[in-house]
Amino acid sequence: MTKPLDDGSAYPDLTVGPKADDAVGIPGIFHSLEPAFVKLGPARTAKLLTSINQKDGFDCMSCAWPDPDKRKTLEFCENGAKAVTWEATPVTVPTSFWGEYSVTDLLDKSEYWLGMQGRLVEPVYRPAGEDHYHPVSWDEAFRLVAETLNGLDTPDRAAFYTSGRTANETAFLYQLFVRAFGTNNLPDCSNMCHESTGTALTETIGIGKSTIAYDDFEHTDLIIIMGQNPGTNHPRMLTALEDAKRSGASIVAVNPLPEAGLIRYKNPQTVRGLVGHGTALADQFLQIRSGGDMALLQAVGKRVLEAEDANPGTVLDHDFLDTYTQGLDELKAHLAELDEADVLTATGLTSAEIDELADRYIRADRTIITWAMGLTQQKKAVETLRELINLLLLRGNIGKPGAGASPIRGHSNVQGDRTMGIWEQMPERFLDALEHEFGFNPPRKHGTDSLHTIEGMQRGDISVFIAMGGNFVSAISDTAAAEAAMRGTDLSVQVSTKLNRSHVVTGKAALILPTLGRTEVDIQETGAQFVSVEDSVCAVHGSHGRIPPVAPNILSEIAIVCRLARATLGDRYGIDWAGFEGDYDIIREHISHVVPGFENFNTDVRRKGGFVLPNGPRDSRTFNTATGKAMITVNRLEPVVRPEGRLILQTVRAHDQFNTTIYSLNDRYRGIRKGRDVIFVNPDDIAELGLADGQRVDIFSEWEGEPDRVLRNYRVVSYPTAKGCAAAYYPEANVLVPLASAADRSNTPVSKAILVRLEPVG
Ligand SMILES: Nc1nc2c(c(=O)[nH]1)N[C@H]1C(S)=C(S)[C@@H](COP(=O)(O)OP(=O)(O)OC[C@H]3O[C@@H](n4cnc5c(=O)[nH]c(N)nc54)[C@H](O)[C@@H]3O)O[C@H]1N2
Ligand SMILES: Nc1nc2c(c(=O)[nH]1)N[C@H]1C(S)=C(S)[C@@H](COP(=O)(O)OP(=O)(O)OC[C@H]3O[C@@H](n4cnc5c(=O)[nH]c(N)nc54)[C@H](O)[C@@H]3O)O[C@H]1N2
Ligand SMILES: [Mo]
Repeated sequence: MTKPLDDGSAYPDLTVGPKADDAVGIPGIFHSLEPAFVKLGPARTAKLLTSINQKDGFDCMSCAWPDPDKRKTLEFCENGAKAVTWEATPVTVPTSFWGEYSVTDLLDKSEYWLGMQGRLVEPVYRPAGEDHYHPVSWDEAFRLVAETLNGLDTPDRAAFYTSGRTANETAFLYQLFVRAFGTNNLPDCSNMCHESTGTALTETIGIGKSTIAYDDFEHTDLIIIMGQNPGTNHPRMLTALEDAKRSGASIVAVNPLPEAGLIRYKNPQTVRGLVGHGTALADQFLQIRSGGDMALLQAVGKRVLEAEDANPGTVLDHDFLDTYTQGLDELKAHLAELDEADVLTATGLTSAEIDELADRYIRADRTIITWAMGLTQQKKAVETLRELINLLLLRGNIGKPGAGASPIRGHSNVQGDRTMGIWEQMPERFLDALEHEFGFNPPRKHGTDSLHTIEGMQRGDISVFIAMGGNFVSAISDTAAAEAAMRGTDLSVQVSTKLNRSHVVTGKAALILPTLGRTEVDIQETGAQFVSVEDSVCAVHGSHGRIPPVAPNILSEIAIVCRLARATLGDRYGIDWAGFEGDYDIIREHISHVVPGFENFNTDVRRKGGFVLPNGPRDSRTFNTATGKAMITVNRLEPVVRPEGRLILQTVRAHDQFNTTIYSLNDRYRGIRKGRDVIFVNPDDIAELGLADGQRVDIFSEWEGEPDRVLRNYRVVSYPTAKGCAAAYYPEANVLVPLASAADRSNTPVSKAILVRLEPVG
């Protein structure tokens, strides 16, 4: 993606220094304010930073971490400040840009460069056969899309992608438009993210969401953080962890990498954080091998059962198990067979380490387990998460204060988008409610998810791609295959705030539709509007833009959906698109009739702090599964096998990026500056492979029956990752993830376990 320079390196100024052991602290607050002041000026900065995550402000778009009821004056983190600054920059892409750069020119530019060009401010069109975009009117843009959509022989030839920043109201209208058009082809970023969570939790506990509330962190004894890097990706979680520790909780981190924020935290908003050593967070750090989590969970489960056998009636929560669950005997029989040697190989841990975790778990009355991509983007992700639920169920850790299962979401409204119907396989009851409200019968056949959309394009079955935000070609696996597939489509349309790779690798014809960001005031016919989002713990609240739009001609996402729908559907089914655009309360009124938990949406969302959605497991130990019980499951252990001379590569986020958006080329906590072409490798592996720290290598990924994929000229960085496991940055490393490599059943790309071989350059 980034063109190598003549000296052979894409980043000639790359430096590698020592890794940090603690997160945030003084550098954190300094880093968070600096870029904002440079680009925005002090007045705009102050307005923005005092509105983030406040009850009358806007929801920070950097992650889906929930807000505490008692807000601080500055309720944001370093990376939230970066996200807000990136969006609210006054720099815009000038009209002359489109004449100056052809699409071919832009193909050589990095994601970093593209994002730095500023905000998109006018709709532009690239006709088939031409190499330049040129400005078009909004009306012409909508006419072009409508004409193409209406010319398809079946609506299933179009796919409508959503990135998880889309607000509830937008998401609801978008799926309404897509289903009224006639397809369920609604792939979204969640397919690449927490889909495995949704699959596992829905079948075991009846809801694919967190079973905790924010306050549960204050009332817990033990927090186990698995496959998650909160110091970078959910920095405000560190404050909650610090508070939990002060109330007596202990923390265990399970990760192949000793991530800075997991080890120690200096809270920039407290005196201790500013001047002291901060708080040591993890009481126990388990440096697990990639994909070893299921083995660890089973081994802990087995120890729990053995402790119960040794002291009957003291370890398991029998009342809970008897009343609310099914499947305990099968689990007992299964875990009795678990071979400790297999566990040690799969996890890379010692029996003593596992004993210690089991002991902590047995001693804790209330345990929360949180997780993110280290668990979901694995081949056996769904089974691993089912096992995680097993462990919680054994001691009744669901549906009591201070305990629960807590997937930590990525995009700030990815959870809400699903609640609003962005899913290629929404359940019948949702489609029935839609039918009842709008008087048309939505299609019932399941649509395509993200990977199936690429495959549909490859086969020629999908010829139109429309994206509400995001950067699909860069985010999905197998970059070369994905890009070729996208180029084969007839039309691609991106609704975006800023340029990225998906504007450059397009269908034969392409449109870019610029939209307002969440920070900006959104004025419609009935005055200033607001939208709403749902966070990781199912709390819904309003988000009010606070700064003037960066340019006059930009439409809100809702206006874009409404006008696209009118252009495409006319007055089919008598849906009042113009009314929706003029007054977002009307959209919320419809949502209140269709989506459970939103019955008093317009009133509830206006309460300071919003409202919390009902949640069976959390509120009343109600499990809406096939049996009406929480399901204890049996999962076959199939750990990742590493052949001789190979490494298991995971793709991670640097500290200065938001997914495919690169804020800077630095990754401070891991000691990387001014470059991204690095692969982190354990020093013992470097020696065993006959390589040297600092050496340049080509990374080959191997997939049976297919030619090797390659990422060239990466610098080996000696790093204390688990033995046999390596790490490189997403999205560049996506070229290495085979399209066929997906988690069983959830079909999430396996971005955390890629089998690779390193070969010295030259
Ligand atoms: N600043 C910032 N914030 C973000 C994002 C961002 O890019 N930047 N992205 C947002 C999004 S969409 C998401 S989904 C989240 C992502 O949040 P995270 O999931 O924290 O993000 P990753 O960088 O993918 O980190 C995965 C973590 O899992 C660990 N891991 C890898 N493999 C394994 C394994 O086999 N077992 C275990 N136990 N651990 C493993 C890695 O070492 C790493 O610490 O963050 C959200 N917030
Ligand atoms: N190898 C590998 N691949 C991965 C992952 C991984 O860990 N490793 N992680 C996966 C995960 S968890 C996710 S969630 C996906 C992310 O996939 P996406 O959600 O598709 O990607 P993003 O990079 O978040 O999208 C950024 C773009 O969104 C647009 N944007 C920003 N704000 C707005 C807005 O307010 N409105 C609109 N309309 N557009 C906006 C901008 O143009 C920006 O360039 O990637 C997945 N891919
Ligand atoms: Mo994500």
